Parts: sequence; structure tokens; C-alpha cells
Amino acid sequence: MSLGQPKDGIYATPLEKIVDFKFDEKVASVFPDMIRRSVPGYATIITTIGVMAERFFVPGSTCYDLGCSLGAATLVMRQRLSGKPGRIIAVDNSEAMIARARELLVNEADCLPVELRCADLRAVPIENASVVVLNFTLQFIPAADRARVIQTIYDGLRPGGILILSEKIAFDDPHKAELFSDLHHAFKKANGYSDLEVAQKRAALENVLIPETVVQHRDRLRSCGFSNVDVWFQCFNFASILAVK
Ligand code: GEK
Repeated sequence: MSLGQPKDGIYATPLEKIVDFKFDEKVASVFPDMIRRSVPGYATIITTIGVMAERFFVPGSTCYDLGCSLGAATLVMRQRLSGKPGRIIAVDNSEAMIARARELLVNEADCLPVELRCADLRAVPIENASVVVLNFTLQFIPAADRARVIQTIYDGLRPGGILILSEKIAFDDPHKAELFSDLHHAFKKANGYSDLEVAQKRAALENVLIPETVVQHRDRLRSCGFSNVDVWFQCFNFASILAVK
């Protein structure tokens, strides 16, 4: 993404009270730097979303990027699918994210048109889809609503269409959970975050980002009807699943 990338220092100084994490203007303004330094494999996942979109896109169909933030996945799909007939619908319920995405994703000739919507993804109908992306978004949806979201996506996909679901993941085995959490902490430190920043961000996300195990995701995807469900990427406690209808 061609952004001068301001550095994320949101949790760099001690805060009197840690409030729940919000995707507001402050976060949107540093988002590319924040996600690159916080999510192991993020750049690889974005590039590979483009590769998978190219493989599964059907001319005349729609790609969805749900919880698009600044539109990194939309941008890569648009590049890989350039010249083909179809469209991308990119949705986020953060006005700050959508306002910035609008500046970054100006429609260009020969590119798949992008329709940006500021909306709750739970209210967005999915129709005639060949590719749906939930890249680190489902984890922010209340657990009780997740099955309905996945079912809506399944129902709106064409046969052979795909859902790419990337998530921070939990582990039943407490040793594994601790190991991968420690390694994630080390990854963030290696990327220049201090212990204070890691600790304050973790507290801010505690009630907001609720991870589930790969087994929970796989069971839900299968019970909604997906036939092939494979983890195609994992680094520590971050994974991405390819689910085919
Ligand atoms: C990327 N996919 O760069 N409806 C719509 N959007 C939502 C909702 C909701 N109910 N809840 C949260 N969001 C992006 C990264 S970030 C992941 C996704 C992260 C949005 C929220 O506003 C935010 O922009 C996004 O989901 C999650 O590939 O920051 O860890």
C-alpha cells in the first residue's frame, strides 16, 4: 500500500486507565504500521489472498472484503483481477477506516470497481460471490453471531467459491497457548514494541478480540456446509484458513 506510514505509538506511554480497543481515527492513522508489526505473516497473507482470488474468481461475480480496514486485501484482489468483469464490495463499520480507504482505493479504468460500505458486516447480504475475505475480522464479532455470519457467507457463495478466514487463534493445550503467546510477544518486541506497549495493547484487546481454536473454526465452517477446510498458513497464534464451498 503506498502510504507514508506513520509509526504506531498509541500504547507507548503509561495510561492511567486502559479502555477497550476501538478502530478510531487514531488507530486508522497508524494502521499499516500497527498491523505489520503486530500480526506475524500479515504481508504474506495479503499477497496470497491475491493469488487465491485469481485462482477462484469467476467472471461476473463479486468479491467481498469484510472488515476491510484500509483495504489492503481489496487492493491486492483488484490488482490480480484487473481487466476481468466483476466487482469488489469492501465493508467496515469504522468510519475512520472507510474514509481513509476511500482515499486509497480510487476506482481506476480497467480495474474491478470497488464499492466501499461503512456498515456492520452482519447486516450485509452476500450474493453471487466467488471470493469472500474475513482477514482478522471474525475475531471481533461477538461469538454468538459468528455462525450466522459464516452461514450467510456460505449461502451467498457460488458453488466452488471460497472463504479466506484469517484469525488470531487459541489453543486447548495451555503449554502451547503460553509458548505461542510468548513467541508473539517476542515477535512484537523484535519489531520495536516495548513490554509496556505489548501489555497495554493486550489489556485493551482483552474484551474485544476473542480468539477461538482452529477446531472451533473448522467445526463451524463444516457445519455451515463448507466441504474443504484447510489451514494454509500458520505462524505462532495466527492462522489463515481456506474454506471451499
Ligand atoms: C486487513 N482485513 O488489513 N462490521 C464491519 N467491520 C468490522 C466489524 C463489524 N461488525 N467489527 C470489526 N470490524 C483487514 C484487517 S482489522 C484486524 C482487519 C486487526 C472491522 C474493524 O473496524 C477493523 O477495521 C477490522 O474489522 C479488523 O486485511 O486490526 O487486528
